[in-house]
Amino acid sequence: MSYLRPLRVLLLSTPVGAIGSGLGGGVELTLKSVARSLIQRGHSITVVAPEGSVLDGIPLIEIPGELQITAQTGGRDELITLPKNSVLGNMWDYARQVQHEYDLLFNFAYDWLPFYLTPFFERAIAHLVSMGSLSDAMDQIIGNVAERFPKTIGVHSLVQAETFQFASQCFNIKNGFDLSSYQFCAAPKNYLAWVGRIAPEKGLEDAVAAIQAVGVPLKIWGVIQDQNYWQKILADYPTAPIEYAGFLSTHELQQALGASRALLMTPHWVEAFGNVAIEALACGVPVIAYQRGGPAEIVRDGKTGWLVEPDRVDELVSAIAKIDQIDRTSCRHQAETEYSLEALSDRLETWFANILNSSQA
Ligand code: HBI
Repeated sequence: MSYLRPLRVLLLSTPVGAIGSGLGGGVELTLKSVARSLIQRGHSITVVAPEGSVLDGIPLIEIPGELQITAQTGGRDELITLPKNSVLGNMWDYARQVQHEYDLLFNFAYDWLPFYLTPFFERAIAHLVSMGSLSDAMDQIIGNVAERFPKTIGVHSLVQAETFQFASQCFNIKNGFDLSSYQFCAAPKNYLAWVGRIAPEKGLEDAVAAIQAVGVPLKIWGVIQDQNYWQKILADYPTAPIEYAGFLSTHELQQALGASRALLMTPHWVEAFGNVAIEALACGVPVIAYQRGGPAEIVRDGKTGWLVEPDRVDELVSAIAKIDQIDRTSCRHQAETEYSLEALSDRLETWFANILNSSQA
């Protein structure tokens, strides 16, 4: 644990949606965990976010303006765009005005503007990059900051950092959760779980193909983002024992997920982290995951789940057959030692100390 004097930190949220709208995806959960873990550690936190945001009990400044479009919909040569009356521009104009009331600014936006503005600010800015490399323009501007302000780029996994040229400059904060929201379940029911946006990059069809072979029921939770993709899975696997169980709140999800025998993670893309893997472990649920992306850095093969050769459905099947070899208490234990708010704040304080020491140099 690194000792750090109490800091005043200004957290600037993602501009793609108000907090609580679900539009901000994993960043919403991450921002709340970061805020709670730092407050628990004695730091004072203020959050700046688009108007309409909801944050129970944490000081919040709501900023008006038009939302930013999501970065992951474009290609490598995607242009940098800003709408009129941009909420991103308005958030960072506010930050410029109040920066001297804080010791450190903390950016959650995966957007060009906050990185470009960094040299114009007198206060140091910690940038948490929430996804892997998406476009040349974003890679370039983040790389500029990594070069000129060493140690200020945060990531969620080493494999995510590796998608950038400046991987060695990144600080891995992993992630952390309020584990008191997750109850340990020792005696699961006879079903497997799959959780996530139902879209091609998440590889749900592989999990369904494995279930068809194994015959254990699969419950599926998450938003159906791509209806055609979902309908094709139903058509291709008409006899697979699967049930779509909707999109649940964290409280409801952890109860249903916790009663499963294992979580299947079958990503076809490089997941930067994989929050749902931690949510499963926190409930004592072993994780069977492709050896790809963030989940491959989370699952302890043979101890808290099984890592499988990517895209090998036959290997998923043999891992499912071995799931009872995993001790469910080891899963909860790993969440408590590596992914609690306490563990997250240790990593955040080390990161901040690195930044503040080098920025004063
Ligand atoms: N797109 N432009 C933009 N800015 C963000 O901050 C952003 C995004 N897309 C997705 C996203 N953030 C989060 O949902 C993920 O980082 C989890």
